[in-house]
Amino acid sequence: MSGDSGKKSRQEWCPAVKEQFFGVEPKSEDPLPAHSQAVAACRGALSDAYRAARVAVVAEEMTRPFDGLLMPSEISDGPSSSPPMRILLMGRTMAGKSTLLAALTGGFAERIGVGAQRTTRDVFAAPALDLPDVEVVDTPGVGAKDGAQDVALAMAEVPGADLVVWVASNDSFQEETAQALRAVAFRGKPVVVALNCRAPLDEELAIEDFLTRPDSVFDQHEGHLRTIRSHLAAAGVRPVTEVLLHAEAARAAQTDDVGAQLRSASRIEALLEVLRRERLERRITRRIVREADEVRAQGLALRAALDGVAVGVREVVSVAGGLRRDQEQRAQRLVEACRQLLEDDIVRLIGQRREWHHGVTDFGAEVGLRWAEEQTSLLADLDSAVKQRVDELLRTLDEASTAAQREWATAVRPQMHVEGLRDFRGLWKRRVAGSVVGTGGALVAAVAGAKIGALAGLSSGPLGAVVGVVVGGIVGALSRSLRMKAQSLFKSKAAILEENRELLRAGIATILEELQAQVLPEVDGTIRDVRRQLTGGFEVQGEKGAAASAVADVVGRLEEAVEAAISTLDLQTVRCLLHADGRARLAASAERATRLPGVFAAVQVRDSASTEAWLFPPSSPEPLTFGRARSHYPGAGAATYVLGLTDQVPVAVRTRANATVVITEAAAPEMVLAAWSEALSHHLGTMVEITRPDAEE
Ligand SMILES: Nc1nc2c(ncn2[C@@H]2O[C@H](COP(=O)(O)OP(=O)(O)OP(=O)(O)O)[C@@H](O)[C@H]2O)c(=O)[nH]1
Ligand SMILES: [Mg+2]
Repeated sequence: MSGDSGKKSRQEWCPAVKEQFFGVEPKSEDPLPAHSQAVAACRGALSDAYRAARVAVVAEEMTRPFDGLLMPSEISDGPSSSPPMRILLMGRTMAGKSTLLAALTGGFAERIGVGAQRTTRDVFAAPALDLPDVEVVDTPGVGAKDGAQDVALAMAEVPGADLVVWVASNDSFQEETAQALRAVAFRGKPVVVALNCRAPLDEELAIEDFLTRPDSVFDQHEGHLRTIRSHLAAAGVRPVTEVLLHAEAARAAQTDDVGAQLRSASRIEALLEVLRRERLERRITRRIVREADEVRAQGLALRAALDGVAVGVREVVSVAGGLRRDQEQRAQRLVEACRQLLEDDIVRLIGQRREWHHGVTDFGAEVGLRWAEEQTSLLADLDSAVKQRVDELLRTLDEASTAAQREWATAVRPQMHVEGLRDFRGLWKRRVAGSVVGTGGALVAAVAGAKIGALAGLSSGPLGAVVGVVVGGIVGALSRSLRMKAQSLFKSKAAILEENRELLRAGIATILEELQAQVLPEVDGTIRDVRRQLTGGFEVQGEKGAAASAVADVVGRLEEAVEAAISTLDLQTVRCLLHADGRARLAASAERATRLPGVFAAVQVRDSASTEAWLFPPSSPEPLTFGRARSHYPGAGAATYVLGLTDQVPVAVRTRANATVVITEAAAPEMVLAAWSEALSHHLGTMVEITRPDAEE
């Protein structure tokens, strides 16, 4: 392990001192088998959670639309083939990054600028020519005016890189890139400084000149290197190595007839040598981190999806509850109005027949027949009144339901916070570019879609159930008894009727009275039926809501299981990294770890190990920072972690109602502090804010 790249002061303790303080280091195990096992276990736990979540979600009508949200987070079966080592070329615009990419990969010369600034605006990776399993990544230049977007793009690549080659040219001010360089340094990546000594090479004479006295090109460099070194030192970092080279010569060597000479004069070999050594030295730790990261990223995506489902379902359930209450009230009003209208109809239609006898002039045998006709028409009128009113009720119920639905659909928030916690890449991009990018954004859209889908699924809801409840029965059932009464009226009193209109009036009135007395309760019964059906429908919907809530609970628990699986993997990863560094004792005392991949890992160790970790920090591709178990004051432990991250004792720790504030004088850029704060908050289970004294009011 190269101790060079880490924090300098503490690691310069003589190893023998460590033994005197803490005893002989126990023998370390080969970390790879244990790590493969941990990765497989994590993968298994994630797959189980994924499957269980999908089973739960599809089982309920209301949560089914959310299945589409889970589907993309299926956990892959096994590790993909180990990805190549990633070497990031970073530095100021025009420094020669794209030229160096062309030199190292043997192609892509078209990416090289021709005089203008900010040529490269994207990230581009290609396999290295002379280094197996290594890819070289070209990035946009940093330090240019209005280049915030470029910086964001380049910085977002840092966590995924194994090594950063900081390309600086000997004809620019290093101050212009100071901020970006410090940001890189604080990310804990090994940094190789490549000073591109730009001498003209555009004419044959110039080439000849360079080949005759190549070393003269590399004369004026110390000032540049000193400045770069001081920026790195501000972050407690020393470059792995500094190399001087002539990128253009190295690139031209590939095509020129004096290639071999140009190549050797370009000093590119020195850089290749460093990269080869780094590749070998970090092979095992790189594999540990990469394998862990692959499954970890899947776990985080799954966790975010589960979170999206749980939050989304809960919201839909609550909106559906509100919608249901609203629909219920609207329905009740409409049904009541319908009942009143229907009663009025009946009273009116029957009332109209009370004067029927006035129209009778012929009291002969025909009168019975005519009354029978009138009676049939009355029944038909009643029937059609009931049908019409109930049809209208159904229609207005449906309209009201749709209107309520429309109104409540807007209550479903289209946006929500589902970004993956501890996803530094996302955090970084958002903070710098101020935009939501990547899977986070897609997830937000998908959640919103699923929520609307779930709500739309309710449309057939309780009102639909009423259809077919009524009609046809009411008057039909009565008509027989009515007919019998009328027949008896005319049979028994036919003779009298002939002479007495008054008797006819009274007889009809009685019949109509009785009819009304029977029809009205019948209508009431129908309305009661409608109400019962509606209530039933609403109850079913309530049950659906409850079932969906239960699904949300299940999904919430699965989310916790995923979280736990990631946490277990993090701890195992850190233990394996410690074993790889020959630090078995520290590995054994690690109790809990939280990784922010590519940035750092916070490791909780037993008290006895804390001092050792602090005095003799282990070397790892990802800086490890240590602290003791959570104490009674959860934020109190934060200071130790910050000390490990910055190599400086924090100037103050303040406890606020909602956060523990750790103030450090370390020159870490704002974004790095924000990322540290977020990950430490998670690790300690309490809000931690790391700030600089000037930011503190
Ligand atoms: N003379 C000389 N010119 C060089 C050297 N390296 C790069 N150049 C020239 O400098 C210009 C910029 O080089 P690039 O490789 O495109 O620079 P870059 O760092 O990728 O720049 P951006 O893409 O804008 O960030 C090109 O015209 C190169 O030919 C060098 O070592 N010597
Ligand atoms: Mg470029």
